Amino acid sequence: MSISLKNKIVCITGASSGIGAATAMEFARHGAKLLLCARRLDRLQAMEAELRDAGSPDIFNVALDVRNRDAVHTTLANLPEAWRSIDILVNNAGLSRGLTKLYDDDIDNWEEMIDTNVKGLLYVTRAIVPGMVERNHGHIINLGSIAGHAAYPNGSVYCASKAAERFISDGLRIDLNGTAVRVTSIDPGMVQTDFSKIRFRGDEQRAAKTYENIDPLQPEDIADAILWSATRPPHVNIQTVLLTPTAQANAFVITRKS
Ligand code: 8X3
Repeated sequence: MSISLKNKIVCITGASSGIGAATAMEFARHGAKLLLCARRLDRLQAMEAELRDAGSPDIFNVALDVRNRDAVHTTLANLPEAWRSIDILVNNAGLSRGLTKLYDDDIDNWEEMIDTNVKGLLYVTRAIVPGMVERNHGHIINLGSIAGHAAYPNGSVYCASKAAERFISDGLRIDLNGTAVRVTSIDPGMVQTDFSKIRFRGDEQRAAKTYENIDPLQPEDIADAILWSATRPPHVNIQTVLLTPTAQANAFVITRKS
């Protein structure tokens, strides 16, 4: 028996685009209330009508940069009463910057990736999980990557940040053992989002090459895996979902249509 998401409070970080936005839509369709966090409040506001039409009974948009430790603490500690009992946290905010040999890389790229993918995820988790433990109810769904399973050339810090996510998920699951709170890591391969555009700082041509002659995963495919993990019966904890396009065997073996 799958779990109903009707009126459940689902908090999604990085909700204004890509996997985060697709996940918000998927949960909306299943009647969940959405606590959406992103740096770009205007983008969240622009999504709101569509999410309500899709079936979300209530939406609360929050401007939040997960890298800002004080803002994460203050914002999440001061949520309106009706939004405090978060049922599902989707730690989606994350990014890659650059694809360069480690010894040539710009250190600012590392700061941004580690601050967002690792520290940001930790800050949000630290703010929300104590309430879940207190209520003995909840699910944390972290966005990992195939990159967290094996390093690939020129991506060592991004891969390391996703390996950190994987071990944080494992460690948190251990720490939560004995409670009813579940932890899942969703680890995609190539997904067609703004991921590569952001990695290459707006170089659209280079970004497009990543997905050339391949049917990449779409954000909706990841949202589907998230939804599936979230709706398993309470005695089932989906620990990891590793998903790639069919044409991608791993980070190195990819068949492109000629
Ligand atoms: C995104 C997938 O393979 O570009 O995390 O690292 S990959």
